[in-house]
Amino acid sequence: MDYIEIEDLEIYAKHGVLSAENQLGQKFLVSAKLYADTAKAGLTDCLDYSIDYSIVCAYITEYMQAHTFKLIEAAAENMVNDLLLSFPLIKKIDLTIKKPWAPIGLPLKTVSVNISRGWHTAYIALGSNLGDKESYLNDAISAINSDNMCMVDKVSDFIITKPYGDVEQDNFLNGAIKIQTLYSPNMLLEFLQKLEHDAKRVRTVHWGPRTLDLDIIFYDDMIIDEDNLIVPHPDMTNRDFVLTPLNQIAPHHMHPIFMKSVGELHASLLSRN
Ligand code: A4P
Ligand code: MG
Repeated sequence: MDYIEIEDLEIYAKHGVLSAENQLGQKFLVSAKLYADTAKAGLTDCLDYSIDYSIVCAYITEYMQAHTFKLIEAAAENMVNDLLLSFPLIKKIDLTIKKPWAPIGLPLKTVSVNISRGWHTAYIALGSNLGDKESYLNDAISAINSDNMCMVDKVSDFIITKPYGDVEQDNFLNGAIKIQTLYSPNMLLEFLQKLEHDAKRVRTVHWGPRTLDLDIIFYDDMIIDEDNLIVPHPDMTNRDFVLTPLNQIAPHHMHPIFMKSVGELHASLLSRN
């Protein structure tokens, strides 16, 4: 992807673990690679379609001076989030903060932290089979969209489905959404579990009735196999209630393990049933 690069912007600020650093301050050098599509700005020669780097430099300077963090890791993490939220054209940022005067009593050229953060695309399956099912799904979508780390891009129709699995229970209402998020996969899972909890979901029976179930189906093209998180969702290819709404909003999205599109997976499930 195209990028605009700012190198070694010099800022006098007060970050540091030592109280002397917080009082006296010192020099920091900030570099940022701002990933964005610059083609339209290039073709039209119009700044409205690009990122005004003078505004970004002023923003970084002001941010670094308005806050006092102990760690440059914290300065980088917080500032990069603010930049991504304030400049919608920026899709990803590689940020470096250098501390050339780090007071360690030894000669060093510089010490620095480098981080890379950006917007990610995730697909989430929603389900409810207790209470006012439609409200649970709509409230969850609104809560996701109002969180400043997420933006809902697409929402499928909601469909009524027969319960899958061995537990005898009421029909489900299911749907799927596409979102952009600044959360890492684990942070996204934590956020979705909080929404499930807020919907007063009590986990009693595995695969049993629930007011709200939010599963991460895809997160970019990542393959994750951890104790508490498996992505793509391991049973998605057998679940009509996941594939039907997903096929409505993302028929061409590729499953990163099977290398088949959602449309192909859906057609193959229908032919098996
Ligand atoms: N977990 C691992 N990977 C993921 C992921 N990709 N997304 C872990 C979300 N969570 C993931 O889930 C158990 C644990 O899965 C979580 O702690 C998380 O760390 P849970 O939601 O707490 O428990 P559960 O829902 O009882 O079990 P499970 O296996 O998640 O059930 P499912 O897969 O959610 O299926 N029939 C119809 N028609 N429609 C439905 O929506 N849903 C289910 C539940 C059964 N039958 C259904 C439907
Ligand atoms: Mg679940």
